[in-house]
Amino acid sequence: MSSSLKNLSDFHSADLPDASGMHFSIVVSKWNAEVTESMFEAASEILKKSGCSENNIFRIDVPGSFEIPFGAKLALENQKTDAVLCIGCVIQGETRHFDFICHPLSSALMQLGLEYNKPVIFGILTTENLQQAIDRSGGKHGNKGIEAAVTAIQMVNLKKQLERK
Ligand code: DLZ
Repeated sequence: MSSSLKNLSDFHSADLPDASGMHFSIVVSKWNAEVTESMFEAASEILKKSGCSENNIFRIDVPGSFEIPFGAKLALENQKTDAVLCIGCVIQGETRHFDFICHPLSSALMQLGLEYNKPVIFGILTTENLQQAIDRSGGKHGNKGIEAAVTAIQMVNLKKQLERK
């Protein structure tokens, strides 16, 4: 998604469905907080620009990315939630944390979305170093938070459209 050919950070707000009446939960990992805060700010700004009321955006903070699936599950249990945006940043670093966490994290979030029949969005950076994360959270490669918000609105709209038929 974030390649130079297809970068959702470059979206045009006019192309987005109206998000008024939609309810979003945003799960934010506090690990690498300078990166995840910037992604959270960008995501919530897009949701609001698209018509979503600030009261319909519910934030859940978790300590690290390992805790994101549990935070997402709590959010999904709320009937009002139309979609959950998961914001995190896992940096390869010197330990093997990265190897252990990335694949199970994406699998768990995909499973939760299917289990609860609601979009769960993977707004989690998995980078080799901090600079790559900075470049993708408001730097030269856009902001993954924007991409998460755009995707969430599109998926909620898709579900609503199909449910109306
Ligand atoms: C422990 C840890 C490490 C080493 N690295 C990261 C990281 O890069 N990104 C992240 O979101 N979380 C990291 N954590 C914290 C774990 O995800 C988790 O919060 C703790 O192991 C407690 O369960």
